[in-house]
Amino acid sequence: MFKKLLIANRGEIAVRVIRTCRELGISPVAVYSEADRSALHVRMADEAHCIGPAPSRESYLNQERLLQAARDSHAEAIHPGYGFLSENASFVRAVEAAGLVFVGPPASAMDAMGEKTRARANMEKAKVPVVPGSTAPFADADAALAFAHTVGFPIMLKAVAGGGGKGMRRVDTAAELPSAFRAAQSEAQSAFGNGSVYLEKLLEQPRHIEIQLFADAHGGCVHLNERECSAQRRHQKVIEETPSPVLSASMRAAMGEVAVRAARAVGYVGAGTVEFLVDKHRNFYFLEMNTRLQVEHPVTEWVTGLDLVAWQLRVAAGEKLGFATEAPRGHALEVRVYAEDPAQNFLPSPGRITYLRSPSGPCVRDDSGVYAGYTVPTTYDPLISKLSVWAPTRAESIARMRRALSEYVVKGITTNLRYLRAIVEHPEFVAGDYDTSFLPRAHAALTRPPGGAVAEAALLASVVHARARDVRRRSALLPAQGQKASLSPWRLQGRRPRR
Ligand code: MV4
Repeated sequence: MFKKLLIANRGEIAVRVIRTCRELGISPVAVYSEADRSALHVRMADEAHCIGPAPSRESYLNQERLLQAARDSHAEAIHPGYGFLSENASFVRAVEAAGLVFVGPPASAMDAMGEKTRARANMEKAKVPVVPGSTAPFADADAALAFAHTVGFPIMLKAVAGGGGKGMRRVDTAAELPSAFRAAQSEAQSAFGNGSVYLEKLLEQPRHIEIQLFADAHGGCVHLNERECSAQRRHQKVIEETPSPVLSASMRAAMGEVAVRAARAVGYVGAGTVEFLVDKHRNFYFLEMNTRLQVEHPVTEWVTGLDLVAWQLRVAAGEKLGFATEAPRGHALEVRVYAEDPAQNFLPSPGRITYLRSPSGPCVRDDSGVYAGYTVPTTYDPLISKLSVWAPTRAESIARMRRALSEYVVKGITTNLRYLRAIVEHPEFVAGDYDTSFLPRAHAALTRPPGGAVAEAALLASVVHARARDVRRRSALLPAQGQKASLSPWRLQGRRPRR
């Protein structure tokens, strides 16, 4: 096993990797930008190297600075976390050229799954079901229109370089296609520097279900069941669970088998995820493969009992997989806690955390990148933690998540905690019968302030009480007009009325 690992990331995922390093006796090396000098991952690592100014482009995406930090620290391997350079094949090649181990798949597997059209062509060849559509980009809107007629409307235009819904356009009729084509092209060009667009038949209100898999360098490849990720808004997952409330054991096995076939077809090694869209008839189609450890991996860890980061490191060090596919044990839920204001269109709300109480207790896990007194920077994704729970059944898991969310207190910044509490109370979520249209449809109900006459009266009463108390305190502490202070000004210095 490696003695020293450089973690080319920040925030909660850097902290997550550091924790496994400790358990495996590996010395963790952090990197940080100038905006992250006081970040938690920097404090927890054995050493930390500054890799440049705040903008990601100049720090967490700066390959040369990362490799220099690896050389300076004598690290043997680099863990990329998620985001940043985690799915960048040229970085993998640079890491290997520097004589280091990249903790992730080979560059060739990333290339095979990178562009969506190439991935679709590779999957078709491997007999993996893909959404009906094209496997090459179109030269112009006329070519797209001709093809659209062969699959039938409605269709979805997608960016070849896509992901995250950018450059994606729903088209219901032939008349709309030309302008949608140009819009998708220019959006893709500015987002990815690649304006290529292809099309798929549109699936109405699909579910997003993904299969976790693991492959070693000796031909071993197994799946670790699914994660249900249909609760998304603007292509951001908000809550994830496993097992999916809608999958039967036979469908789970069928999807798992297909995912393993997909991974084998591209020579995959390490942790990866195959994303599927599932339609209302329970047909499932390959969407894309994520060639990294995902944000939502903790729910899989809960129901398998495996440490996925530990297995990434073992596989990268050349070990064989030491586990097989098993039926999921119990149920796990994860919510993403963001520094953002759901009432203001999810506007990021960075700033100083003045008070923090994280939930704990039985089968509760909080993967956090912050601490009380920490200032959430404006520069990066405002994810501050991932709260996950385990319980024997889905109903108990929801009850446990409600309990954990009720313990969570963050002051000084606005968070989405109230929004998350509303989701786990929502009848549609509780029923488990939700698809990707759930969060957008339920938006108003999920962001309504806690209502009712009683709540309003309680709020008013608390304001009146606080005001009366402050007035009382001031008159008790401060000298009356023309009188000497009863307390030394030194003792009053810095005092504020308590909350
Ligand atoms: C689709 C689709 C319907 N039909 N493709 C959105 C992000 C991108 N990675 C794929 N996405 C979709 N592709 C076809 N042919 C609907 C979506 C989609 C979606 C998918 C997964 C989770 C949430 C979503 C929200 C809106 C649209």
